[in-house]
Amino acid sequence: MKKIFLFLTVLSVCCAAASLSFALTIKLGVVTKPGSAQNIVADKFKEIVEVGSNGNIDVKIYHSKSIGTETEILQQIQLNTVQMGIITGGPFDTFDPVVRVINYPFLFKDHAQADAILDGPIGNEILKSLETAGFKGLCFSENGFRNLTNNKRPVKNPDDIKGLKIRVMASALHRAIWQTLGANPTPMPWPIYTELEQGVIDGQENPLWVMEVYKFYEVQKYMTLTHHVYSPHIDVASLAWWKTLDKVTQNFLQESMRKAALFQRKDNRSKNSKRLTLLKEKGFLVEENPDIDAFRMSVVNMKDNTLYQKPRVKKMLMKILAATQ
Ligand code: EAX
Repeated sequence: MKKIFLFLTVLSVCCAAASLSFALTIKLGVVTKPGSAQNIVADKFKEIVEVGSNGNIDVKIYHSKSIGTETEILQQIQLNTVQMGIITGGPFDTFDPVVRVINYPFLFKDHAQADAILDGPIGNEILKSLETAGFKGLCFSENGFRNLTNNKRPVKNPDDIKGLKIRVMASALHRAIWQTLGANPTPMPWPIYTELEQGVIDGQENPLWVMEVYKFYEVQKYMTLTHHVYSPHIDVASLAWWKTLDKVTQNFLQESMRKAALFQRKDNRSKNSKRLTLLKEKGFLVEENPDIDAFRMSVVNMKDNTLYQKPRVKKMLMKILAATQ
């Protein structure tokens, strides 16, 4: 049985590769630098596609803000001057408000639940919805659960946040969350090391890998494991470009991205506990048991926020809340 399965897998990859008698170059954008979560997905995708197509498909990765911010990469994908991107959920907010449902505070209780919802019918519906904005949503990889860091004081409960100037992504929802928590949220595109270093902002929020890869231990003192938002990347293609591809190529690219995403999620999660140890060693003072119930209660009315008032957005929010709470 195992042998037959292996044979079929090899056959399907060969067929995909064989049917590509033409050469194709894909421009793929990520805002982050090598070693980042987005880059790990991009590198894996490149490897799978180039091997599987016998070199007929060439994936060129543009990273480290070389083609702009995440918002600017998305605009280029809409125009098909860039074909694909691995982009954090936050900046999709202005392109399709339905994405706000994924970034809802304290939505997923753990990785297993996030996977079950995002890989299931609700996730598919959200990916499909992106077509209204000119994106072909392929799948979800991850940044991960986000945590707060700052330079002013230890944070254990929402009262400690009052007045802190916290950088947030280009997302009306993220801004609303931090406003509700009493902070002074400042939207700013990635990267933000210089702004942290110069004290333009007091803090920021991101998953653990970010604090390590971007060396935030050099410019931030306090970390709180808030896990307030699970932050996926949405792995997308330009819908205009996607429609020009034949079915076999589409299936091959879709499947390759799914494999890359699964590889990266596993990789990211397997490194988290070592990362926390390293970040403490580097000097971060970590609050590991903040008053999560108090945080949760502070944002409990977020579902009534006008950001969710459009009927199709509200409907999707109610669906995802029912499936998770
Ligand atoms: O991956 O802008 C952000 O905070 C994102 O999480 C960034 O892409 C780092």
